[in-house]
Amino acid sequence: MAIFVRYNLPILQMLIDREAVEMTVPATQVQEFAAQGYTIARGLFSQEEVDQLREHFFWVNREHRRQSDDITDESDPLALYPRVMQPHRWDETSMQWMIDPRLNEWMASILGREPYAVQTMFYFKPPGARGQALHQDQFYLRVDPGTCVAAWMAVDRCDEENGCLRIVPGTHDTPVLCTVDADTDVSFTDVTVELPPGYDPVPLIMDPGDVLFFNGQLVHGSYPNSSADRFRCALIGHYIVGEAREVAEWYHPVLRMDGSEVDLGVSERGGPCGVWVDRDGEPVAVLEGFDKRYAS
Ligand SMILES: O=C(O)CCC(=O)C(=O)O
Repeated sequence: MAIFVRYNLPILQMLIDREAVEMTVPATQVQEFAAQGYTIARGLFSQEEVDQLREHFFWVNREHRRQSDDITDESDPLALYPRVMQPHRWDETSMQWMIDPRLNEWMASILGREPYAVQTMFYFKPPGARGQALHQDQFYLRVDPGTCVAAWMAVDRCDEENGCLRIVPGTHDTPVLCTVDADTDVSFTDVTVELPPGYDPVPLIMDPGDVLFFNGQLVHGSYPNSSADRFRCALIGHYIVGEAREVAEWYHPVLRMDGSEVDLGVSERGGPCGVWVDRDGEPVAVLEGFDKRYAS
């Protein structure tokens, strides 16, 4: 079995004794995830662990800044603090966080089996930075069959002022929606989805070490960081439910939660997408649209 290793950065010494970590996921939270597509594990990582991770990623930014979002305008705060994309492919600290037993335990409980790990990202979101327009992760990952799940960990306290994550309750079982152009004055990404009246983004106030788990259909995003001096750092992992056979190319290699590689196919983007129709006075998303964005 191939073990996926390609590290060249120092290993952060995690403070936890992995063997000693006792975990039980409350049944109420397993039910919450099933009913609403998201749940928050409060304080899953300690302040000390989060402080170490924060320091580590600022070091990565100083030493290894990689321009991941093509932001060339130097007046844009994101030009100095671009997202760190897929660091687990070259950084052992990120790898160890991605496959941390606590994340595995939570996902195994809410999904019913261990996930596969496919992505890590660190967002600095400095003061003045744009947010990320509302979207569904499954639009990008194209997991088939099934969907993906995100583990979104607050590294700083996240609130409305510094651009916390917002989720749209009730969207967790909609199909992948057709996309439209986003307003790039407030979003660093350029695609978003349209929602009917009554589907409003709700801010999630989170403290360092809190981890939000949410499924690939749940519409979410964030507004700009309007604070004068507060970063809104977050460490994010993306996973796919363990019976998946395909995922989009960017997410390969696919890893088991012990870091070993698993062989999955490559899924294509595009194709049918969801549009909202009226059914007995209620908005329902049906797969009657076609996403031209990725049509060849
Ligand atoms: O952290 C944010 O502002 C957005 C993150 C997000 O939408 C994602 O990870 O898919």
